[in-house]
Amino acid sequence: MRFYTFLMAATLALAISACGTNSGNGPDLSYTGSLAAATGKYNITMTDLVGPHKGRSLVRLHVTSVDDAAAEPTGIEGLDLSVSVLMQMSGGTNHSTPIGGIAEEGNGDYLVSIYYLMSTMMNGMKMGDWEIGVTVDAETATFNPAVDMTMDTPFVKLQNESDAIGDGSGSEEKRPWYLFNESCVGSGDNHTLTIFLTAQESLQSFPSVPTGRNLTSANGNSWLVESLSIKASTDKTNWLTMRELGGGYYRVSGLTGLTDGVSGEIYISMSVNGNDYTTDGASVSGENGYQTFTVTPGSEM
Ligand SMILES: [Cu+2]
Repeated sequence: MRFYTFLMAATLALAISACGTNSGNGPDLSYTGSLAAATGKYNITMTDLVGPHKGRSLVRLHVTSVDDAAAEPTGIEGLDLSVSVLMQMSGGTNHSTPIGGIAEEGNGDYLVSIYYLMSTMMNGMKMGDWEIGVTVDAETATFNPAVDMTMDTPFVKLQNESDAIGDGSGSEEKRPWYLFNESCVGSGDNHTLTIFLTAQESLQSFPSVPTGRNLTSANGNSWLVESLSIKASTDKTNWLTMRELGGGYYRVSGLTGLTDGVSGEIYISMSVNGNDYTTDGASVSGENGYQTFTVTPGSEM
């Protein structure tokens, strides 16, 4: 696990809908990487391995018994944890964010990737408060991390105007598909990009999208993601097809023209069931046919 540098960028203006202005109490902004909370039975420590920042962040949850009085309590293995994430928006509609699977690491450690759609503060303005709920045996411990901004592009969005979601009240919007920069590593002319793909179902539901995922359209019908083609390029001429890893992860190697530690650009295009997705949802016409990741290879997202 590489260290990464917290970088604040005042130029990132990406935001999902319903952002408001500052109000109320915030999280502890002096937070330095580890938070503790308890359920009735368990003490849980949440340690940041990557982030927390907008885009892919990674935490380790360490679980011990509240009855364990040892100086170093024994980690508890084999628990069935579930994690939920909510942003209490300042003056807007609350929403969740995508998360990856939970991986048990032994000794009471559990790893979870959280893909934040929004930072806690943006341009000095409070966006809202993030709440992470960790539930074990029907009891929940709650954490309130302060989520930073990033210099690199944390995620990009693609859409197609024939793929809409509804809120049940009759209003529709183009479904946002979010592609998160999971990592970009390598050397010279052989960099490897991994992305995590999610599709919004509602403000509370952002499932990962492997092929075979069922999604719900605005009229309530279910449809199947039968085929996905995600391509990456560093020159907009040579497009490499990303291979599916499972769980919504896609990867491509052999990207040229990137240098470790130097900011570069990777272009991404996507089609779903043969339909091209674009930055504005309209038919492909010039530059709307791909999204752009600004990446600094070698740094963890
Ligand atoms: Cu928000």
